[in-house]
Amino acid sequence: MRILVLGGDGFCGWPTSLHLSARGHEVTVVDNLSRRNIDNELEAGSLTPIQPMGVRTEVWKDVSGREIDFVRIDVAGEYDRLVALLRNWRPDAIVHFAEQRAAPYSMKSAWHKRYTVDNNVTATHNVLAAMVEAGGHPHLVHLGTMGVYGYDGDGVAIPEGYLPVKIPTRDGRLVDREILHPANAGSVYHMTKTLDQLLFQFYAKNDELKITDLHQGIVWGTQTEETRHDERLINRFDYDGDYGTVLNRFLMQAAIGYPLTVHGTGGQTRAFINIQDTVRCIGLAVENPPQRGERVNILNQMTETHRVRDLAKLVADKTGAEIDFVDNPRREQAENELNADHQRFLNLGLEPITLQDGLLDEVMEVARRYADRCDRSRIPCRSLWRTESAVGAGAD
Ligand code: NAD
Ligand code: USQ
Repeated sequence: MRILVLGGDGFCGWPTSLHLSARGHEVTVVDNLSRRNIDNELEAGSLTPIQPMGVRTEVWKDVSGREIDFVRIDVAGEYDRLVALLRNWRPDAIVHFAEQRAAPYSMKSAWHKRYTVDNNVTATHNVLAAMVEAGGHPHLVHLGTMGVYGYDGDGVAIPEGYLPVKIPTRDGRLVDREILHPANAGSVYHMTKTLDQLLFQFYAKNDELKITDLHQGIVWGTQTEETRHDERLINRFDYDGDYGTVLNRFLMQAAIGYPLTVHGTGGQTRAFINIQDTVRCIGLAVENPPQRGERVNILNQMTETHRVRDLAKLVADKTGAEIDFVDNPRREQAENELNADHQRFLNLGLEPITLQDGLLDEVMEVARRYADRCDRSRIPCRSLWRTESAVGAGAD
């Protein structure tokens, strides 16, 4: 297949591009390198020394004999170039990672909120409009988030996208419907993913676009089968307070002797998936498209759920690290249950990697190897969900 990977320079996109290329697909990466610019803005780079795209693709060619092309396009800002690429290259599938993905970054200021909405919603809509304009019926595989369902749950079953409901008519009958699960975003970033869902619903109905939306949990790990081939293929490792995600942060903090930063009571339960499973799931999704005219194909891309304080204890027991219960900078439920269906990928043959599978050690080893690249002042989460002035202005 010819596969366009939008956002293919990022944490999930780069190893996915390698995985798809290794499976024999023809891959072109599109990226505007905005994530590398955000590293500059935040003065916090990847813990691992990621190489420029030119080096990455050259090394991949040397080790695999396969080529990955790279085109620098801003998917949100350069619509005509995107349409031209779709017309000329005629992909069978488009994998869409090209969004600003950090919840804390999206909450830093009004500028960051507006940037995240402008970038993410416009990027997604541009992809959809360009697919219609260029024709050819490629399959769009989008990376969404488990966060669209919200985390207020007391253990109710979260379905894979659609909720069966009974709606009363005026004459007292009950009509069966399947609706998108109500959206319940916890940050401006997560909200953009709930908006993406509505765009997909419309274009699948109106233009019969083939769309798969993957509601992914928190990704942990850094290396995959392909990135391990050569140090210059190494994946990003975000550890800072904006982009670092919880389990990778705990592992990295343990590796450098920094107390584990549990927000609040650590009673937040979240869904997780290892980066190796992420790339496998995307391969499975690409190879199992919906038909034209079908509703959006939604799968929960996660393999297990954990409470934040249990993860901290697991890492502390393993390493002797201290746990620091810090004030929670976010507005989120202190304690929640999470019970999400994730059978569909298992049905497609996914054999999940769990926390027990030894990869925690690999992540810590990577963190130790590059510990001298860490700026400890970038570790605390400083992005607040509400500022004092907003509270004072009666935001309640
Ligand atoms: P990332 O920031 O590392 O990668 C995103 C890539 O997209 C970057 O290389 C960036 O430069 C590029 N990009 C952003 N806006 C663009 C634009 N307008 N035009 C072209 N390129 C653009 O993020 P990631 O962790 O790889 O996440 C990828 C996707 O997966 C995101 O959509 C995210 O919401 C989703 N996701 C990530 C996680 C996770 O834990 N990392 C979990 C669930 C879902
Ligand atoms: N947390 C801590 N300590 C930390 C960092 C985080 O206790 O040092 C807590 C947070 O308060 C939150 C939980 O851990 O309760 C998860 O935070 P996170 O930063 O690991 O994940 P999140 O903000 O939800 O975002 C990440 C990705 C995002 C993706 C999402 C999937 O950055 O792109 O969509 O995971 S999900 O969480 O399933 O919505």
